Order: sequence, then C-alpha cells, then structure tokens
Amino acid sequence: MMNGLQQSSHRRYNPLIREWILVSPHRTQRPWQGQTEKQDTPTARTFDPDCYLCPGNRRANGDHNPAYGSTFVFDNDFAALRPDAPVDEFDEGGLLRASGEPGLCRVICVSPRHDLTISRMSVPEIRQVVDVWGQQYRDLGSLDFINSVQIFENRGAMMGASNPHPHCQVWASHSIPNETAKEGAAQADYCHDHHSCLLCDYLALEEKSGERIIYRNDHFAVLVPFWAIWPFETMVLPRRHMGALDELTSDEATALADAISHLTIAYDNLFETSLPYSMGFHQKPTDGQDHPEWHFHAHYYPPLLRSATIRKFMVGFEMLGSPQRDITPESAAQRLRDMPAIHYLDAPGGR
Ligand code: H2U
Ligand code: ZN
Repeated sequence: MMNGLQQSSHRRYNPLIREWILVSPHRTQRPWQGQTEKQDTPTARTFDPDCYLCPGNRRANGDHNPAYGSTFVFDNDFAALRPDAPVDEFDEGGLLRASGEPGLCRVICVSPRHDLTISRMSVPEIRQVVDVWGQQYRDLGSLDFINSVQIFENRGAMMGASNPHPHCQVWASHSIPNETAKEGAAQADYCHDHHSCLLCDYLALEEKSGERIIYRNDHFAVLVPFWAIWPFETMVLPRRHMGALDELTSDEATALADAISHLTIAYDNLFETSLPYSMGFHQKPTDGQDHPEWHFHAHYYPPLLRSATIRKFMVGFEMLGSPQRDITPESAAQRLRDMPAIHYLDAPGGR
C-alpha cells in the first residue's frame, strides 16, 4: 500500500480537520540525550484520606463527597466556564474581537477506588461510566445556552491531571470549540459533496484494509487513524452512523465499554506503565439542529514515543509548520494490536 511513500518522508491529509501532517519514518533511530519523564508511581491505596475525590472526603470548597459506590458527578469547584457570563460581543476593526462565553464544568469520578484506572476496571464498571457520559451529554446539551458538550479525561501527571483518582471532566459551552467546529464543517461539506458520511466511508476503507485496526467488536472499531499525529494516537468509532453517546443502544454501550477496556489495557501493556493520555469524545453540537453529518467518536492522544519515559514533543516544526510523527501509523497499530489482552498488573506473575 502507498507504494514508495511508506518508507520515506511524506505528508498525510487529515480530512476531519483538513490539515496535513508530516511523517518521517526514518527518524525513529535518532539518539536521545534530551529530557526524560517521571513515571507515575502506582498507588496501592484504595482510599486516600487526603484525596479530594475519594468517597466521603472534603473537597477544596468545603463540600463533602457522598459515600458513592460507583460513579459520582459534581459541579467543578474551579469551573473554567460559568453559566452567568454575559454573551456580549466586542469587535474593533475585525482585529480585536471577543465574546462572552457562558458554560458549565463538571467532574466525573469514574470509580470510588483511588488506585484504579479505567484500564483496570471491569467492562460492567466501564459501562456505568459510558451511561454517565451519555446522561451528562443529554442533560447539559438540553440547556438552552449550551451548544456543545466536551467530555474528556486527562490521565497521568504528564498530561496535567491534578490527582491520580480516576476521573474525567465535562466542559459544556455556549460556542462550539475549535476542534469540534473544524470537524463539524469538514463532515458537513463531505456529506454535501458525497451524500454519505465522512467517517462511515473512512471506516469502510479501514475495515477493508485492516492495517490500522487494533480491535473490533460487533459495534465499535479502534484504530490508529491514517493521519495520526501522536505516536500511539487512536480513534474509537461506532460502526453504525450516530451523532452522540445518547443514541447508543444497551448492547452498543457495552460494546463501547469493551472497546475502551481493550484499548486502555493495550496502552498500559505497551510500556508496562500507566500510559498517560488525553482522551475525549467529539459529538454533534447540542444547538437544536439535526446534524446528520456528525459521526461521534473518541480520540486518544498519548504523548509517549519510545518508552515509559521518553515522550514526543510538539515543538519547532510542529509549532511553526505542521505536526510531524516519527513512526508510521501502521507500525504503531501493529504494536498495539499485538499487545496481550490482559493488563500487565493483573497477569499471572504481574508486578
Ligand atoms: P484534572 O485532574 O483533569 O485537572 O481534573 C480535576 C478537576 O477537579 C479540576 O478541574 C476540580 C479541578 O478544578 N476540583 C474540584 O472541583 N474540587 C476540588 O476539591 C479539587 C479539584
Ligand atoms: Zn481518591
């Protein structure tokens, strides 16, 4: 596939955001005497009396968490978006522009267990989290002033997580954030030009070739996108066309939990570490329109490149030119596909 391109420097196009990335397969061998990262030390403590997310504990604003047994959702005490922000507009010569941005931020504790990560939760436990994500999308999306609901997880200190307790966040906003807006516009134009869905057509190509597919069950596929930027970046896609998490049937919700479980186990097994990443869902806007062009999906962006301590930096050329990657998406997919299906910490003889 791709003839001579595969082994030499080349560009790949990301049709979802309509941007190019540079692929440099020959650069993997370069010596590294630069920065190395600290690994998160896994904790054995199922409860930490000082953790502001553990059940029963006191949070920074003085409230006490309930003695929750599975998941727990609360309004972020340090919300980046507040519902009472005015929607005023400011424009000076089209060059100095600003507009008010009302919104809401919530935190979702995905397990009462301080020591767990999603990769070490059971599929039924992850399924409960999938249900909470769908509920949050529906509840926040139904508010008049909310047009976009961004659910995401920053996992690990390297990705800026402020606490090891397993949790994710929801930021619901009046305007549609950049990445979602770019993907929405590309999907709408593709739908208009081809009378079909961009990601349905893309997934059909990927399922035919299989080269970048890591895992598949009846309803979801996990793959390294053809245009991946981060070394082990992946996407999780429903195999049926749907715009948001609230459209999942019960079987599909379980299949999503299964796909997430499989992927996060493969991630941790890759370097035998709790792999840091930022992940999140892209879903159709909640602006009252139908958006038949939208195919919901998750993106996973792990920063590690060579080992548990050597990460990919997005600097120089990436900041000033285009993003660049050092290993091909095909080789990354192969490595993730070959990972054992059992988490290394839970495997017989595991640490
Ligand atoms: P991160 O680890 O991804 O930063 O998410 C934790 C969030 O939890 C963070 O946004 C909030 C922070 O504002 N938080 C509270 O709402 N209450 C607290 O007592 C501490 C942290
Ligand atoms: Zn905790």
